[in-house]
Amino acid sequence: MATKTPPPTAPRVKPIEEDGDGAVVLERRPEKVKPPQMYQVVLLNDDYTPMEFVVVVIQEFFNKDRETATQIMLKIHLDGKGVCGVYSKDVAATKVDQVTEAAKKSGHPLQCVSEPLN
Ligand code: TYC
Repeated sequence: MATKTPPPTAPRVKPIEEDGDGAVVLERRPEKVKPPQMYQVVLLNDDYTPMEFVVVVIQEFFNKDRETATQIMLKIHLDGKGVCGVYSKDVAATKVDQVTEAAKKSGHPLQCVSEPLN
């Protein structure tokens, strides 16, 4: 069963067993939960991978429509790299693996990496 954690912004109060009368004393503690580190997944340009392949990869693995995928591909082609999406660590790593595998399987040198944000 999945355990539910409170959202990071919810104030939390920890009960502490205390007091000779059997009363429960509540102590307010500073919030310590931070939002998770996020990662941007980036595609790198090369001279050999066909533009059409890159567009399809961006559509399929990063859930972009064809127009957006084409814009991202052209940005990568012109600038050398481009962000395809921002994810938690595990999801970003999975995207990198999926894209790398698809490129290998098709015989293209397309490279995909993830970079921590901030
Ligand atoms: N530069 C490649 C070409 O001219 C196209 C390309 C775009 C390759 C983006 C990789 O991540 C990439 N065929």
